[in-house]
Amino acid sequence: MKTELISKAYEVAKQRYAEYGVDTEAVLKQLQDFHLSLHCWQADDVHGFEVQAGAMSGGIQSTGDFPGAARNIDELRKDILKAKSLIPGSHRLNLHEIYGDFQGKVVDRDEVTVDYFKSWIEWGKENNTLLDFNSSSFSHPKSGSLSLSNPDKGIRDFWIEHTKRCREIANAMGEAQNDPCIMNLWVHDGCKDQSVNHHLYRKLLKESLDEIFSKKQPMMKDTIEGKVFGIGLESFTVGSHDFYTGYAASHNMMQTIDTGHYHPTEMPGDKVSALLQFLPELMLHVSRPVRWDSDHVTIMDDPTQDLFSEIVRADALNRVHYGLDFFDGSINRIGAYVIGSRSAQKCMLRALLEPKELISKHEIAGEGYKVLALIEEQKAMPWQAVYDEFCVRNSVPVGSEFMTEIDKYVAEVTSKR
Ligand code: RNT
Ligand code: ZN
Repeated sequence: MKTELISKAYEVAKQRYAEYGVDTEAVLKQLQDFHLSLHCWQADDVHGFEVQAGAMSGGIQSTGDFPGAARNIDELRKDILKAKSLIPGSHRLNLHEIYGDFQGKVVDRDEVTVDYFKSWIEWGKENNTLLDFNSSSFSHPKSGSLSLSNPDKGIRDFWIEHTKRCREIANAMGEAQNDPCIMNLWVHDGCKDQSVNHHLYRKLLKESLDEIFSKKQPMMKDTIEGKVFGIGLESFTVGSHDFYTGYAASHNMMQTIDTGHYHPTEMPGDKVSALLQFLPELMLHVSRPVRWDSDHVTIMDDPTQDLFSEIVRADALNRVHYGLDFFDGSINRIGAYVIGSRSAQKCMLRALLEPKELISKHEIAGEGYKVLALIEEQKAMPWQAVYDEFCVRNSVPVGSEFMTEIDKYVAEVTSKR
């Protein structure tokens, strides 16, 4: 009965969109081809599996102590698969170095090798999941407030070594999966208070990056992520947005746009058409800042919709990699994955359903009111019927029905942790 209703609603939606020249079947195909890279760190509040793990540091913070967080690699894998089973489509997994399979061994960051990621590579193959990767400079005794830009050569070299090794690992993942692994480089480097050495730190960071990227790694792609500030590092960030845009543009590299890393009224979506004039590709960290870079779960808010609309309007679907980056420890963590991922997909769907050609024709003809009218009309179009149909075709729960599955998983699995 319900499936019948969904397909009826879809047929109506299909016709309504056709009136605007939009082919919903073609859009459904595009949505099937839209792959998120699920961040492994929502499952355990960014702890990772290092035997020697200490307190969280590096300007990021996960708040909340909702029960049921993954405590080890098996639990995390299980949780990720559960979340993936409730998200339509096929999606990648984004790993941080601290999530290696260390088998109870103390492995310092400058000692890590692909051996500790062999089981992840196997897991990826078995579960049809392509992997992405991140170096981890935070939550370590040598993190301090400066890593790759530290004036102490010993500390700088330690992190250079770590990052080089991470690129080797990413490259091995890319080779094994026959698809380039995207490696994100974010370092927290900054100052809590006044400093007269901004230029020095940036010069050191640039030199460290030059050394790190000097080796070609053909099966991975590097991307660099800046931000405004971190907790405890409020006054200055070495790797700011401008710093990395300059670096990426002059090295023909990818840059990461984390939607929580800009000033509160700045629209990250507006960066897409600017950066893509100069950079080959972009990586996203879709997140949700609430007053600061709080990494709340992604929802269908205006900045997220604008971001996806700008990608589609720029005809840049294949020049963007779609990572997520939120970590909320105050609610069910699998629910967080499912809501955040489905919301990102819905924003992408709405972007794909926009009759861009039609609106653009009016815009070029100077008919401003028609542009506004059509953009407003789209907001109440039956896009949800198209998303429901997408869920049905992908055999995942429609609408809020995924809550039943999560409740079951809580009862059977996470409540026993
Ligand atoms: C921090 C950055 C970074 C991290 C993850 C864990 O502000 O957004 O991407 O969130 O690497
Ligand atoms: Zn990020």
